[in-house]
Amino acid sequence: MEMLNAEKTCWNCPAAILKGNVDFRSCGQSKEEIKKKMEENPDFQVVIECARRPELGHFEPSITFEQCPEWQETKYGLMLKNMRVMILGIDGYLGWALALKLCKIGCKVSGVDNYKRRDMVMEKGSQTAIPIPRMTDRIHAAKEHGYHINFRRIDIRKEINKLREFLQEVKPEAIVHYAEVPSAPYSMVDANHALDVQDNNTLGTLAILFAMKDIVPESSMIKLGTMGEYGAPLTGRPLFEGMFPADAILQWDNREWSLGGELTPRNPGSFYHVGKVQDTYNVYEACRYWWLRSYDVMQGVIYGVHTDEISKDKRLRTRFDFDEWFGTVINRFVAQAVLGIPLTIYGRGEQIRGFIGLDDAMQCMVRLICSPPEPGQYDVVNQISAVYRIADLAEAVAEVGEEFDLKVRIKRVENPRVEPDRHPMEVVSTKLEGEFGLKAKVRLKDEIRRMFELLTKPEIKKRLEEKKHVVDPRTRWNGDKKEMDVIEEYMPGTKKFESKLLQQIDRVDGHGKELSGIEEKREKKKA
Ligand code: USQ
Repeated sequence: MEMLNAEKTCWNCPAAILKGNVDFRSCGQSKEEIKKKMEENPDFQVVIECARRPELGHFEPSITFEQCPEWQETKYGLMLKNMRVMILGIDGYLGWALALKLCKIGCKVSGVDNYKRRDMVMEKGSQTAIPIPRMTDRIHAAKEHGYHINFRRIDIRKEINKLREFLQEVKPEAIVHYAEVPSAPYSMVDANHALDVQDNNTLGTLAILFAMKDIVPESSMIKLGTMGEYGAPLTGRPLFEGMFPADAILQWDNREWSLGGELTPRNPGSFYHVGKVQDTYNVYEACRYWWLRSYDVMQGVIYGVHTDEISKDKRLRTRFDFDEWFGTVINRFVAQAVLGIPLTIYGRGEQIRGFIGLDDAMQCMVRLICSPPEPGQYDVVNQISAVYRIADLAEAVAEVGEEFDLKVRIKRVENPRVEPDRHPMEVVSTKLEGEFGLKAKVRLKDEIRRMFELLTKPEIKKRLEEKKHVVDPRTRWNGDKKEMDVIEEYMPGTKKFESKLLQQIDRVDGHGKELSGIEEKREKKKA
């Protein structure tokens, strides 16, 4: 098996403790800077000590992962033996699924949560369609499968000292930061909600960065950002992975400048997304000032219910939200189809977004954890597996719904958000595959099928029915609270769109392409 991180060295390893006072100011450039200094001055030396192998004494950071007995093969690349990974927000949709996956491959998993997600969903009068046990019961069930999780109830924003103590105790070698409110509409409800989201997310992240600097500066932070930080530029400018590529040029007034390496412009579309952009800058600066290291993950819209670990046992399942605030679009469409209510397309439905299935997103995270950045390195990955138009997704859900004898209808409603609903979109997303070896596997329609299988189970359908009234959107970006006017209602397969998808990323053989020109394909099928 090819181990893409085999040639990385102590330089990237969280067990390497740098010795001496080295001044590094340039983000992501540290290794080059130091090499240069070493060439210029033979007396200049960087030495480390290994936290895992103290018997080695002081040495140069040059042992490769492949040479080091502390790194062992996994299907995701070489990984530190019993790597200590802390998940902030371990009780959430993603946190829980990742915790089990990491346990399975031998990591020592610890986690923190304040149950804010449970509280917010309850506050909005909704519930997760897939029931999830209390944390103590979840942990107990996981233990029966051999998955050991060291959990602490902590609010990272309000109980920073508790977090510091836990960090001190666990000394995580990687920290996954999922502990943020994940909803654009929730942040647009009113002033209190906007304040709460930005306070919790942005200040919480800042607090963790300071704690990392003081307690675990060698650990890497794998931070969940969002593709929505970039917005959808109407010029069609590609959405690069965080920074402009080396050959990007700014031309103005008959002059030229290189843009290579600069952060690309952000254009967030809600107060939630604005908070994520602020996080980006906070993390970036922390890497520059304190030599922390981070992968900032610009994740596309996530969907699905399956990973091998969470599907093993009812008690290990992860949550599934479908209300207007916490449900993401594909998950909502499936829930609407099961409920027999029309799928709600906002506006024209020609919005294009990057998407990724739950299991593929988890794979990405594991691969990033395995290959830590080097000290001072801030890097961004665009984590998507395909690009779809919203209206095409409604068609796909309807098509799979037919297999379950569901007659699905679609309605276009006024768009409660302020977002272009017809626009070009070119996403650049090459690092996960090229540098980290991602092999995306989740096929859209297969995952939709799995969702139907689960959501049509009587006990889950009943939970959907109980909260049917929180599905249709009422939260408008202009602050009004009222139902959206219906623009039109139509049957799947009867609508043509003016826009064409300009670019398709398709990581899972044909799974993106199966949706391009979906209406033409249906017409052919009918004929
Ligand atoms: N949409 C509909 N109908 C619906 C729900 C949504 O047409 O019933 C449309 C929205 O207008 C939007 C798109 O679908 O254009 C995606 O909406 P979403 O609610 O699924 O996702 P979004 O608000 O963009 O946020 C979600 C997560 C967030 C994450 C983001 C990734 O909640 O945490 O940051 O996906 S991204 O969108 O790439 O920014």
